[in-house]
Amino acid sequence: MIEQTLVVIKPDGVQRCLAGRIIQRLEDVGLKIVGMKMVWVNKEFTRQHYKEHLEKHFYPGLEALLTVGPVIAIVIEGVNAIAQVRKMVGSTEPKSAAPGTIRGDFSHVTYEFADKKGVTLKNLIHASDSDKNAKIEIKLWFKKDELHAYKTVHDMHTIE
Ligand code: IDP
Ligand code: MG
Repeated sequence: MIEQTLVVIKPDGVQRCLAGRIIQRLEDVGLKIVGMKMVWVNKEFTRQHYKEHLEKHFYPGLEALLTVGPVIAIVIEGVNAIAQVRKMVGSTEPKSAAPGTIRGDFSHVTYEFADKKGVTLKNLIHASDSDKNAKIEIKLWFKKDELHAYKTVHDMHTIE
C-alpha cells in the first residue's frame, strides 16, 4: 500500500519556474519527498527512461525536450502513491487534463498542435504509471543512498 513513485519536473516545468508550485501540491496531500535532485540528462539516459516510446513518432521531440535543460527528479512516497500522483498530474494531453490537475491547471496545448509543429507535447511533468515502471524508473534515476527514510507530520495521521 505504501508505494514510491518517480516524478520528473521536465525542462518546460523548470524553465517556467513552476517547480515550487508543483512540489507544493504533492506535499499538500501528505505525500512525502524521499529523494530529490536537479539533473541535466543526456540522450542515452532519455532513451533508457522512455524505452517504451523509442519507436513512436513523437520520440525525437520528446528526447529534444527532455535534454534541453535540467529537470528535477523526485521520489514521492505515500499510500497508493503511484495512482495518487498520476491523478494529480492529469491526462497526458493538456487540453484534456481536468482543471485541478497539474497539467490541467498549468498547460493547455493539444496533440494536434504538437504533432503539426513536430515537437513533443509540453506537459510539465512525468510520473510513473505502474508499480513495475515505478521500481525500474526509481532505480534508473536514484542510487539507494540518495533515498531517505524519515517521518513527516503527516505520518501520524495516515500510516500510524
Ligand atoms: P505520460 O507522460 O502521461 O505517461 P506517455 O504516453 O508516457 O504519457 O508519453 C510520454 C510523453 O511523450 C508525454 O508526457 C508527452 O510529453 C509526450 N507525448 C506522448 N504522446 C505524444 C503525441 O502524440 N505527440 C507529442 N508528444 C507526445
Ligand atoms: Mg508515461
